[in-house]
Amino acid sequence: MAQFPPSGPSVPPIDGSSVPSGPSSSSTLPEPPKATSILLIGMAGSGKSTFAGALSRSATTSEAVASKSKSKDEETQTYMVNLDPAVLKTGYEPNVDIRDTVDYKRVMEEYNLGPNGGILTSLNLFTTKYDQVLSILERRAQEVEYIVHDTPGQIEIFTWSASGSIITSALASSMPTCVAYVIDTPRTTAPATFMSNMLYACSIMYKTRLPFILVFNKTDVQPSAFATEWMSDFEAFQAALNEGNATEPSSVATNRPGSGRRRTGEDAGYINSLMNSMALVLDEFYSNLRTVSVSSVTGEGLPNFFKAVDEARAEYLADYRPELERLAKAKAEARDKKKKQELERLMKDMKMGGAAPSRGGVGSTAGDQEEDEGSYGDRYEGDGQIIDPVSSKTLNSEGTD
Ligand SMILES: Nc1nc2c(ncn2[C@@H]2O[C@H](COP(=O)(O)OP(=O)(O)OP(=O)(O)O)[C@@H](O)[C@H]2O)c(=O)[nH]1
Ligand SMILES: [Mg+2]
Repeated sequence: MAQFPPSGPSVPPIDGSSVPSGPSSSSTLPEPPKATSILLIGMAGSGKSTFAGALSRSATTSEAVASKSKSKDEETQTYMVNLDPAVLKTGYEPNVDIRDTVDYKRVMEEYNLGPNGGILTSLNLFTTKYDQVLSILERRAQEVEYIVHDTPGQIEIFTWSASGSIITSALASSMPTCVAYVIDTPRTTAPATFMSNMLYACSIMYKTRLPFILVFNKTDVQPSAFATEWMSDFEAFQAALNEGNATEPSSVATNRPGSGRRRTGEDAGYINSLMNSMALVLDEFYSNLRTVSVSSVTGEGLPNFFKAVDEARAEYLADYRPELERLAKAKAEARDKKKKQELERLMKDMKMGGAAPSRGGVGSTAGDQEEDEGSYGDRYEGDGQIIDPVSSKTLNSEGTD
């Protein structure tokens, strides 16, 4: 499936510094691991955590997954990461849990923050230790099929914060990664709500540039046929708009008689024309999108979701990875060039001084120091453990406490 936006290759939202460099000057990245990482993002209450729970339960039994595995009895095929510090019950057993590392309520108290600031600061604190989490995930990625990340309900906290970007780009640099944007289908039946959800999804896709799956959730309550129709047929969306109030559930979507409350005059004209223009803009976005309809409660549609993830993985390998490869190659070449220059300078100094310079001696230059700092600076120098500030529990290499 083609990447959107279609102009040019997909450029990862990272600079060369976040690309893992190989041990030597080799420019090729390590083999991609077995696992595909899935970032669940969506509006508050759209069902991300319930969907994550459904994925963790069904991935072990799904035919698609079982056929790829050596045996059905193998240990779990999903590795669950909870990034929501404020959740009380996740509905699944997280293997890595932000709540083991950061106490959200204490963060609110200590930094004098409200709920959203507390979640954001907790996520920032957790991100300072994300390199440890990533090394655990990288090890697990050789064994499991999927690594599912459940994100906080306040969508902008993950999608527009520095920590969200760091986590996303670090993950995408390490393994095939895709975004699953979860939509609360019953709450999207009004044309205006549908449109704002689509705009949000579009902006996240633009920002991450990762393979994208639109997940219409809660289809046991409200089938998603209306949404797929609105996405594929511009006139159908227009008909829903013309039918009445753009902010009220459309009878086209719900199959119930309309509310009869029509906007009149300039107001309706303005909203309808704005919606029409936006629908036209989003046409390109829709045509490049993978869409699946699921119910996290009944499990319906989950096999289709796994198929979509497989497609997204193929897209990552075809579009995103070559760009990572190019960045890694450029980084390795720059490093080799710098080493060569340093060596030439050293040889010149030796010829002039007649002796091999010691560290910080004759041959030591500002360039040397930069090189040293650079090579050590890439490594984590902390205490090496993720620590729960309350109980001082530490995450072991299994990612559990
Ligand atoms: N009927 C139905 N209800 C669902 C489905 N998925 C989730 N829900 C319900 O939707 C509500 C919110 O679900 P959560 O999984 O907590 O949603 P969330 O997106 O993780 O919420 P936040 O993390 O707070 O943003 C819960 O009451 C769920 O039981 C579904 O497929 N069908
Ligand atoms: Mg949740």
